[in-house]
Amino acid sequence: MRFLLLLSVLGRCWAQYDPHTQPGRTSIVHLFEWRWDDIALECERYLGPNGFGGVQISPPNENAVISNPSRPWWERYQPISYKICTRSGNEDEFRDMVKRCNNVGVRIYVDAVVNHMCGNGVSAGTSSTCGSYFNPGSREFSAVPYSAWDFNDGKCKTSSGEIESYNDIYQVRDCRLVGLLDLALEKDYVRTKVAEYMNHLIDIGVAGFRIDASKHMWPGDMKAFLVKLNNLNTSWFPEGARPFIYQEVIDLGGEAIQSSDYFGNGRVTEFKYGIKLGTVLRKWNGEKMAYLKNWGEGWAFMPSDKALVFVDNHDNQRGHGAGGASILTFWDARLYKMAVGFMLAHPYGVTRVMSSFRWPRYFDNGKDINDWVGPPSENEVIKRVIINPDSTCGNDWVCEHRWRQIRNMVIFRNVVDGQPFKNWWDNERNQVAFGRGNRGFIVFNNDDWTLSVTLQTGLPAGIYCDIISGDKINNNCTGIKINVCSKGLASFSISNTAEDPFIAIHVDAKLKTDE
Ligand code: QV4
Ligand code: CA
Repeated sequence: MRFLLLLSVLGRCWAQYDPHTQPGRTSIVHLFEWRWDDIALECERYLGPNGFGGVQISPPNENAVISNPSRPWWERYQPISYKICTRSGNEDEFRDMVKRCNNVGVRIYVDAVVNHMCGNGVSAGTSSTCGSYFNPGSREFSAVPYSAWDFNDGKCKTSSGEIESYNDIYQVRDCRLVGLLDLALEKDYVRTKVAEYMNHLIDIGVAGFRIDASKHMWPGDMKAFLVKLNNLNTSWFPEGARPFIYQEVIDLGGEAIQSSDYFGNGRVTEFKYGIKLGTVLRKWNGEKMAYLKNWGEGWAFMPSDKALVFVDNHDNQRGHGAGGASILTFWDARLYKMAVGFMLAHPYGVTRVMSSFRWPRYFDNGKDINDWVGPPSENEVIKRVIINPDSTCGNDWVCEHRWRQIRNMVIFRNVVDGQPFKNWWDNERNQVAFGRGNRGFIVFNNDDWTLSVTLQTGLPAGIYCDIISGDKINNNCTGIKINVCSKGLASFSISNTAEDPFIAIHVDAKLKTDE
């Protein structure tokens, strides 16, 4: 009995690292700026049936309406209140989305912006997504309510009141990040307000939170509001389940603040991951895929059981935050699919797939001056996600998660979950392969010549459908077929000019040959 008690205590203390996805589901998709009604539909028509574990949604709380530039995507990172009321929808629509997604086995993770409120330069008034009054000058947010007592002005020691040096951990936590009014999270009143907001969402049925700008909050202050959080809603989660927590902390090394400062609260975003993977696939700085043999902790990344990983995110796909030019995005489609494929095949971390909107990039002196452009909209109303007959999205929604190569690799990750990384092979340059136990195998050709090699796959003998070039439909394969012989050996040939120069096979894509 005591052993069971110990297990339940252990379960409680590390459960905030567990995304609580349903069995057989492993990945999160960030449906950036989607409306709640469209997310509910996508859960039912696509994410549920295709094994997605959950959706990261854009901040659901009331934000400032920024008119110059016109309705930038980043206005949603300028809170005005904790009312569930944004261009993505109201509370009823939010509740409906959470229920319908949970009912088809897809979780909801909320982007929680709780380090700050809106910018100190925003004009006072009711120009907010729910009409709540606010006055940045007097630090008044009447719909929470917050007043001047609840901000860090007195605590920040810089003359500008803004963060001036990232090497001073006090500035980074207690001063304004790009002018955003910094909440006094050492105050129990503020911690309680934040916890009330998060508990409202937990009681509706969300599974956890991406905590925005975590680097700008003291880990102890975060812990103080995290311990106030309720267990997850038992309509969809087991008794005692703790909310999944992943903290946005950009730590590329060399700063005073480190990701490990936050491990006690939950998982942390590993930004080195996407930067390094982009550099390797672009073959910059002498990097090559053969070096990926010890990918993960071997590359000085944080421990896998603390990491939330991604190829790109909503910031660095448009030059914000960290990553720079090496970040691969949907704009670099061929290499991007290889990067996402590699991430989803490799055992490291909890994986998040980006799903973007297209915007009119316009480079001036190497910088995209349209990096602010908000979601597809008509008269400031976010456009619906149109699904085309070929299952792609219209209305300038990119829907990377619906690209066959990415959708099928989300499924690949589910099929090989828990299986060890093994049977690595490389040609010492940019042709590599590896397996996941006896359930999956993947081969990449990123050299400028054809890959032609026979490899040990670790898989049972049979004919497999390559789920990159096609799909297994009924017992047919619309793409390349791979014959694995009785000893697990298979021959692979991949042209360097192929549309997608990589092949992935797994036991759920094995064709029945006795029919
Ligand atoms: C400007 C000046 C300030 C001035 C202020 C006056 O730069 O010096 O004091 O006006 O009000 C927008 C504008 C920015 C403007 C600010 C208003 O771009 O120019 O400041 O609003 O104060 C997103 C965008 C930001 C945007 C912000 C708020 O990226 O450009 O700022 O939303 O709308 C660091 C952090 C990391 C952060 C990353 C971007 O450690 O946590 O920078 N990433 C997260 C989110 C990101 C979001 C924020 C944090 C803030 O992923 O999307 O920033 O919530 O690395
Ligand atoms: Ca802060």
